[in-house]
Amino acid sequence: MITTIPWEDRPNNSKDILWRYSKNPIIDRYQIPSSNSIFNSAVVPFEDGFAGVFRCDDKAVRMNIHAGFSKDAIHWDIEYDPIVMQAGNTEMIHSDYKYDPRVTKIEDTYWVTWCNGYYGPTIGIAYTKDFKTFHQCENAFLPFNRNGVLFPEKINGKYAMLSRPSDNGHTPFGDIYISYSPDMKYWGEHRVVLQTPPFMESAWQCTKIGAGPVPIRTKEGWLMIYHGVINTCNGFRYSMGAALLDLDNPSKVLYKSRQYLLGPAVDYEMIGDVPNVVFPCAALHQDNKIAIYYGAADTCVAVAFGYMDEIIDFIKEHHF
Ligand code: BMA
Repeated sequence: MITTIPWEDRPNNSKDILWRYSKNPIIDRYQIPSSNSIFNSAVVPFEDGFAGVFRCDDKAVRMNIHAGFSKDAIHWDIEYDPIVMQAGNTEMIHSDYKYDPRVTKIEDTYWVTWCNGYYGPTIGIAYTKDFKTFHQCENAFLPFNRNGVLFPEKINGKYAMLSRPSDNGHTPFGDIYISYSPDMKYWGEHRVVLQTPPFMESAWQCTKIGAGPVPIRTKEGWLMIYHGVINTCNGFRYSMGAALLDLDNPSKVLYKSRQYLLGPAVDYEMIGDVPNVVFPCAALHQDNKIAIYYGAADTCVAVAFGYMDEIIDFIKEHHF
């Protein structure tokens, strides 16, 4: 089975490492009848097309996740009703809300991680084989935590997850950690991966950082695309950056970039329910091409394209 990822060549007048899809946003805030906004969502190749898990806040602005399907990964049919979980590797886990899903295929199973409301935000985990039946497992961590992202393969025999310990609110701090599990139930061996740099060194990511799409194995290391935040006099501004992690020990950062790859700069990123947010949650890649899916202004979903070798060269060139 060969599915072709969405693609559009770099515009002739652009020298940017990442360029936006000309028909962005690909998912409108009102795409399903109940929604106030659809953003920060994850997509993967599935059967002869693609499947995804979408963050849909309803018109009561309750946060939940919905399954969706697409033939081309641009036009999406999103289920009108939220995912209903079955019990997975434990009893049913309480969930006040669900947001910011990621989806990772490991062997023949799709694992969904999200920010789960369990007396405060922490990392929920569920698995599915068909995007119809989902089994919810133990939360990975105690509250408070966000941005849980699984690696696509076991590392040294264990599942590995990036996460960002946080607080119960809009968290004015935050570094990326890694944790390991033998069974997707018990998590430990927590190690720091990447910390926020000082303002004077790289201001766009000096307030907090959090992992985005599933890390991608390259011969140069794990390509980790993440969001970085600066606190401005108008509030947080979220941009997208990238780093390379050691393949055998991903807590070791090989290269990280002083400059962001994509910052909020066009209308749908600067105007919305939360202005100035570019929030990557998924990437499709094929050969050297990558299509990065990101939430824009906490309102809609957009896509940016790039070449992986150019992203890696960019990270190395701007390493600090
Ligand atoms: C974070 C999360 C994200 C959101 C971002 C910007 O704390 O709530 O879902 O995109 O803030 O509002």
